[in-house]
Amino acid sequence: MKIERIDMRLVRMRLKSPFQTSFATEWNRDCIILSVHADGLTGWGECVASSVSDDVSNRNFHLYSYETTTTAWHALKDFLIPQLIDQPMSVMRVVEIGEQLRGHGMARAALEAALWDLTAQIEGIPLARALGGARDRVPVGVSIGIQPSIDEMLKRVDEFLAQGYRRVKLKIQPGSDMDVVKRVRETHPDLLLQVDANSAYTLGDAPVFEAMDDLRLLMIEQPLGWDDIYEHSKLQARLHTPICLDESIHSLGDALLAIEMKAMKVINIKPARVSGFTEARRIHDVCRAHGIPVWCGGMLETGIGRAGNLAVASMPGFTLPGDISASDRYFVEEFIDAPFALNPDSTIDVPSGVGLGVQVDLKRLDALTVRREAFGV
Ligand code: OSB
Ligand code: MG
Repeated sequence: MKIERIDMRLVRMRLKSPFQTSFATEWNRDCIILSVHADGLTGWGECVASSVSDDVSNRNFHLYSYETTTTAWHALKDFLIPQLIDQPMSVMRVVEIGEQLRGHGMARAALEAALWDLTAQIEGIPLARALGGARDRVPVGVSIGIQPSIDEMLKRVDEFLAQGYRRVKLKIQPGSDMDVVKRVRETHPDLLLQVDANSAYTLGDAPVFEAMDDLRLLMIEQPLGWDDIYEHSKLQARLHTPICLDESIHSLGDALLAIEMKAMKVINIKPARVSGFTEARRIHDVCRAHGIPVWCGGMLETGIGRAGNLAVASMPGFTLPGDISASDRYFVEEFIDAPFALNPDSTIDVPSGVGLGVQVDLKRLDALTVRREAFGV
């Protein structure tokens, strides 16, 4: 079965409320949506690379990683897609081409997702099963951005608890850390609570985290440098609270190094950050063998990326709640049918349809598309 055509779209999703991390405030979520067409079937993939705001008054060049929608468009258009058009459809081939390209993991992950979707559709099974997933619903939590005040944060936490979320992650940064986390902990003594610094601190800030060590946090996510492993190992040695690495883990090799150096006790696996489902599964397998719990992070995905994350999170080593919230937590308008909803036990169902199991409403997707290019016939 040959790949006949690939459509690439830049899609602009409007967030219900701005999402503030230590590195940026996002008002819109731009993403690249790929559809790969072969033999009458369509496979979908989402690229979660960041976009630089085109509102000049709001220029913010601090991104989650070095990948942007522009670099991903370039990698896909000029390197990856031309090697696939008219070629046999194969996940392994995308992995190989991606490894030759080096880097550009989010661009590669989008393409790989679309081919996994097609592969599972051909086999007539859900993606979760193709990946070796073992559950039909996965525990989830919510990631709450930095708020203007402690009271606002307490209010946001209450809103999400009322919706049924049982695990909460607070974004922190210098000046908005210990005071707010302590108040949330005092207000909710039994809440599953964790924090995410998105690389906003240095090793010199270790006392901030030592002070948090008594707050019974599930973990402290990515406190130090965005690609650091060494200094995290120094910080982890000073804390009981597990450090969780997010930004620093791009590959199985990074995970092995972090395990060897005892730089963390938990890994946040984002398929997009590690170049796709194949590498995500490899990292999962190795962490499982080492007794390192993992969970599935999020990048404010649309329904397409969310479906893939749910399939990944159904693998048996994903024992901690994921940053996979219900669709209504994110966007003013979603373009998949049957958006994801939260179950009363703070879980979300893993899609049970074949492939990714999402139904894309092309009319709504078109309305949200700001740029488009087609490759092949
Ligand atoms: O660090 O986990 C992160 C969103 C964008 C970029 C980085 C991160 C996040 C989140 C949101 O925490 C998780 C979600 O998709 O709900
Ligand atoms: Mg994170």
